[in-house]
Amino acid sequence: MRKGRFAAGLLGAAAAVVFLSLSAHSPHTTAQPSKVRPGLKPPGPGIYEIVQEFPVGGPMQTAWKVRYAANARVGLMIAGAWFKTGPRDGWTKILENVRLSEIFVPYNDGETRLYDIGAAGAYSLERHTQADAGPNGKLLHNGQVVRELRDDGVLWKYYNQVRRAQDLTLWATLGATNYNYITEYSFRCDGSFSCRLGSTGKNLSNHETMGHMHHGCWRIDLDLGDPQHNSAYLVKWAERKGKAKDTVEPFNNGVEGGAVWNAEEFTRVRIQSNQKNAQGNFTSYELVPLRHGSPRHRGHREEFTHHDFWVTPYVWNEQYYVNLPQYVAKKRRITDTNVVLWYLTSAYHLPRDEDGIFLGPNGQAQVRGVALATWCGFEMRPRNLFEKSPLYP
Ligand SMILES: [Cu+2]
Repeated sequence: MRKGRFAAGLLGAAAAVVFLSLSAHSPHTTAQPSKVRPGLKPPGPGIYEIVQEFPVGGPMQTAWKVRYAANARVGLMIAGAWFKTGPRDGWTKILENVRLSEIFVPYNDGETRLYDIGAAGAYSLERHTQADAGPNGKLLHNGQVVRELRDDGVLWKYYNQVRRAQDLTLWATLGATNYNYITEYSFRCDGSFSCRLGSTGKNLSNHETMGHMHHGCWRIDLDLGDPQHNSAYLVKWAERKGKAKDTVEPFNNGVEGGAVWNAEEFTRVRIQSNQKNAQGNFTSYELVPLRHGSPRHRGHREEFTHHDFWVTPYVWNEQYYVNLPQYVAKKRRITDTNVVLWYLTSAYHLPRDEDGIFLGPNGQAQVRGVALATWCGFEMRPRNLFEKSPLYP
């Protein structure tokens, strides 16, 4: 066990939710998880590359090189990312692959369980226009992918000095019948990146007033430096008798498996390489949760929701989130090897009048309107990638 310094985490307050069913219908729209591996495609044709230097307009201080693929099976997937910590530094590999393995949508009735990637199969990658892309956006791939350069507020401020955060953002939209899912990846000038899922469109018919979750089931294949020598750790904070301590312990005792996010521990997962920065410290990335709560579902084959984080060793054909309980039953080692991190991000959608629901005279829902986007996601933050504060004087 090692002691680690504490990096401040962003934490959403757990929201208490109350289920209100106003629907007179008894829905029976049930889909099962996919039996095939969705979206399994080897790298090669169909992979595109973007290099973005920061600050925008120069002179260059840092840069991201990002490869992506966009097709109707995986939606928008990052197929490699490298970061440059300075104008004279080489590219450091950060990511081999990140994508949504599944979007699971369980409704509060316990019957309607939709797998919007694996089993629905009816979705498409939507085309966007300049109205989608906004003033700083560019359309790629006949409009299927939007590339934006975003100003993301203050990154650092000290009296009369300031640094604005700038992001290279790629996003695409999956059309899944009544819902549109926005998959968004943002690569920031300081080496951090975030992945988000936005759920929007229109509420499911006959379920317009029923609470439900949109779970983004992410497969995150970090490759830090030499990918054969990465290790997974769980990082926790605890205060006892007025003094706080940080602990860094091997994830699940160094064996593949799951872990639970604990709000009182600021739980994070650290993927550490065997490479050191110029200060002699190991380079790692930490998954910083941005969450409102932790769902636990008890339906058929829903054990994958019983943990918030999972780590497995890399195996090319282990791609499907729902199969995680079977994968980890092999109890393979997840230290000093090529590891894959899996993470469930949840958006609870309790319909409201703003979703455009009217109740008719017979008590049945009459729907006129839209479901505004609800977002969930996570941030990956570098640790000891730089040997000093990046970007600043
Ligand atoms: Cu919803």
